[in-house]
Amino acid sequence: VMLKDRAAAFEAIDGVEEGGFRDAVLRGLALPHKMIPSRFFYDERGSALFEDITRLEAYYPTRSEMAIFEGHGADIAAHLPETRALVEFGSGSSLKIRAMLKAMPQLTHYAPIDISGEMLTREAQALSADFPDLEVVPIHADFMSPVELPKELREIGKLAFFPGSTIGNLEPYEALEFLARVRDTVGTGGHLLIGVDRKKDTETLVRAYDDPEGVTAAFNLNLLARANRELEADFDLSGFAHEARYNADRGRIEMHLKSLKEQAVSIGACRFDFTEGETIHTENSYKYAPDEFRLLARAARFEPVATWTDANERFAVYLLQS
Ligand code: AVJ
Repeated sequence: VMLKDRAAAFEAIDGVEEGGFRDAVLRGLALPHKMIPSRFFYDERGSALFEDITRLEAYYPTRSEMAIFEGHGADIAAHLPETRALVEFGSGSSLKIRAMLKAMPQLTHYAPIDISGEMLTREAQALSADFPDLEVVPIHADFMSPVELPKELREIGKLAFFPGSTIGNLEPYEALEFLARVRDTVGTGGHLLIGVDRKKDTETLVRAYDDPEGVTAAFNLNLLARANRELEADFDLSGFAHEARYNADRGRIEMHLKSLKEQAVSIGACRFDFTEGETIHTENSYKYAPDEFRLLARAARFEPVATWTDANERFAVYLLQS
């Protein structure tokens, strides 16, 4: 593809990336239990805040998962002698990818899939420079929909890579559908290496999503600030508070924005009333015990090959075979 055409294609989809926020907010706030989908956290400010979260002492997932990739990279690679292509679902986890690429010299292709053209281009360029023997094949797509791989990847052994416990943002039935689609993408004999946060004591979980420094609070409240910036909304940010709860029945952390008073908010011509204590549900982060996750994997017709965990047994990385 010529660079000019590719840039035009990116621009077309980039418009779609930004679009959707207004509809999602207007629809979500009209529901009896107000909500805004968590994928809208990641504007420029939100992405920077998420980076900050990953470095917090209280937020153990990133550090724990990184320790697994660094400590067990050779062991993971030893299970995958036939694998030639690493297909990353959602790029932007540069440090984790680098750890895997270093551990797997048998790889010939790296194919990051991302909906953000900007992220994709940035990561592809940086990795090409550092791994000159690796063919980098960026795929500009929404990995939540079926993804068609380019021809050069069809006949070679594929490992899908989905770190960060991003699967925790999905409802379990959606997680199952997602796994089944990944299985279609890697084909028979292909693999998936996936990082998933584990169930643990409520205190540790809640602290990770309500850190003492208040970075996660700022991350959550940025959703309202973003609505003010992009949708002409008039949210009073001091009228809402960040809340993180562990819903033990459902096995998930929930993030909410709680209205501290009775108030009305305007978004363009629409008006939304809040009672004191009413919340906007902004994120679910499902946690899976290893037995639960392996059951889910089997339901998607993946066979669990191996499981790795960190020294504190907080996080897990699963190798599944199609
Ligand atoms: C990006 C889904 C892995 O659920 O832990 C971190 C997002 N939200 N702190 C998570 C998040 C608040 C994160 N994931």
